[in-house]
Amino acid sequence: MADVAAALDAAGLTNTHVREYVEHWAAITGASRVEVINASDDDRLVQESLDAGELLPVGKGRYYSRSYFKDTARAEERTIVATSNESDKGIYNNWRPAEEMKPKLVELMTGASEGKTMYVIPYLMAPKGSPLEKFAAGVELTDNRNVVLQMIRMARVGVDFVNDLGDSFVKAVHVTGDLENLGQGTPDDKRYFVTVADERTILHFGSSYGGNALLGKIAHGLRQGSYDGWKNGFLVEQFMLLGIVDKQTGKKWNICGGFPSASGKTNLAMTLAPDALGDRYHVEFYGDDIAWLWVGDDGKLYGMNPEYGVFGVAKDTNEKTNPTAVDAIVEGTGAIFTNVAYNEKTQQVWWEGHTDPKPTDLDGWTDWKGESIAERSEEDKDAPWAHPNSRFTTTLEHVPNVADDFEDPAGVEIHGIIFGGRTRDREPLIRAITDVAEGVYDGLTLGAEATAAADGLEGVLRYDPMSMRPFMSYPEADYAAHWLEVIGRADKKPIFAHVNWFQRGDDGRFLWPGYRENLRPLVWLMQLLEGEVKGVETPVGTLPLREELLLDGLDEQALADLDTVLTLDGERWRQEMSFREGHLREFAGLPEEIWEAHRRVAADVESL
Ligand code: GTP
Ligand code: SPV
Ligand code: MN
Repeated sequence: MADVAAALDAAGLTNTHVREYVEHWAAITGASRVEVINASDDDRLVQESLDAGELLPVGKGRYYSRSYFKDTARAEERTIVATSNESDKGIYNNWRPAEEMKPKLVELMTGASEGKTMYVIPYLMAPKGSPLEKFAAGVELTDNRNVVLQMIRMARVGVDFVNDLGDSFVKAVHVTGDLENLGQGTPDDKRYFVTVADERTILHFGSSYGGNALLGKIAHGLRQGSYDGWKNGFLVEQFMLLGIVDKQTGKKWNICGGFPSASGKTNLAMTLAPDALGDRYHVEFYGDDIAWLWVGDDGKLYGMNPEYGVFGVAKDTNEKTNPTAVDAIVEGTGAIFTNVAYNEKTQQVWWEGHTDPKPTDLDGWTDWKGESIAERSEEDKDAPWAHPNSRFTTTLEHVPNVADDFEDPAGVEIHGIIFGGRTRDREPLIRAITDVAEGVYDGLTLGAEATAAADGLEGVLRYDPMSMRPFMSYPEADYAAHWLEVIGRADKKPIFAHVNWFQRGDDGRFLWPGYRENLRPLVWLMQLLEGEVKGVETPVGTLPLREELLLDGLDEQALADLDTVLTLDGERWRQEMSFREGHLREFAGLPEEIWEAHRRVAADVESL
């Protein structure tokens, strides 16, 4: 048994509530050692991981890791929000009674860390001094060193973040389990990822990957956070957050917005202003996956990114699509690549859509499963080298366009809120919405093709309200009412918009070039907010006139396809309205304002 008290003493962890919590779980999990983590431990832990072969070097100051091949994405059907109140049950939160789930997790975790070290990771999901600080602190316990290294990159980590907070911290327990014997995806699946939201306790068993294991990020930063926000008057969303600076006037607008997992948040927030826009605009990065929003005492709507790093999708990240991301993961950044392809001889990494073409000399290359590519069988020959949900992890300070004030605890004023999914047709490039209820309604009816970020769902069309479907912690009707209440309190309302970068032509190609070009419709949105352009009113919002968009430097194909992505297909919209009706009916008790918005849009769409 570990000498917990001695380890906590040595680390100067004095908060008695934290100490009791660590002692409690060390006894249950049976960990053999306890080690308290500060961010400054990173170099030593990296070296230990390299020595143990858990990490492999990617040249200097970058690393490669593989997760177990059945453990490469979030497992939505095994993810549960538990409370003691059945009225917390929603459609998407997989609600279960707390008293049913807690004993199950205790049983699964009992003795499951024997022989291992339990790392104690005190963290803060906010810049220190944030008005939401007391909801942002947590202590993750994990028996996995790679999780520690990822957490150091993704959250602010150190004993000082929790020593003075009393019992105001999230208890986040992560036990990896015996990954080879958990029956992932079978009827005998042993994994459980549970947030006991009304006890601010997270119990995750059976994975060491991403949102299943880095508990500060998804489980606290989104699920627990949104539950806390519901009870305490703020919003917690799977949103990116960026600033657009007009270099001529110095004016700046901040836009946040939801795109379902693996649908473009990281790419959008990192996209530097293309020279094609006359070098007029600069895009500043605040966050790529999570935003917490609140109304300040001055009546303004504020937002902040609770994270400290980026856990970005590797696929298609290259010099052309996202040069900023490429710069954020160069040598010396401490970046960790997970589940991409690796060359053990040259220490290079590669993924589908990498800047470098697919290597033709296969010597030394292994795929994301660790299997030699040169020795692949005939039938596996064309399989992807990297897992489609393979990722890179790097810290915000390495993102070249990170805003100067990204650590300002005051957050930034929010001027616009956008929603966008992967939709092959119907959704135009952008449509702006000024009415708050209609904006919230639009977020609730966000539809998208699911991606590889969730196991086994890629390509399935589904509604994903505000991109929060996998992270929803309380009933959708209450969620809608909470949105109306919070935004209703802001004196100056944000403008809303729905965007779509993913319309496809008959031949399957994307009709809009996307990536860096996505700045063009966003600049138009801010011009609309400023009254500089008018657009054209339609039943589903204001669309840009072709001549209002900045088109300099856009390629020929995009110019040719532009009218199509700015056109509304009346028939598809009318069909969509009937689907929406069914979707919204699932949410018992939805605010009347949302139904009114729906009926208004549905009636108008009749004339489209
Ligand atoms: P999560 O971290 O899972 O929440 O994902 P995300 O929303 O941050 O997605 P990300 O920006 O990492 O993009 C996921 C995938 O979509 C990547 O393979 C991108 O290359 C691709 N993608 C992003 N933006 C665009 C775009 O504008 N057009 C097209 N065609 N693809 C895009
Ligand atoms: C997502 O899936 O939306 C992510 C990645 O941001 S994970 O942290 O694995 O949830
Ligand atoms: Mn995400």
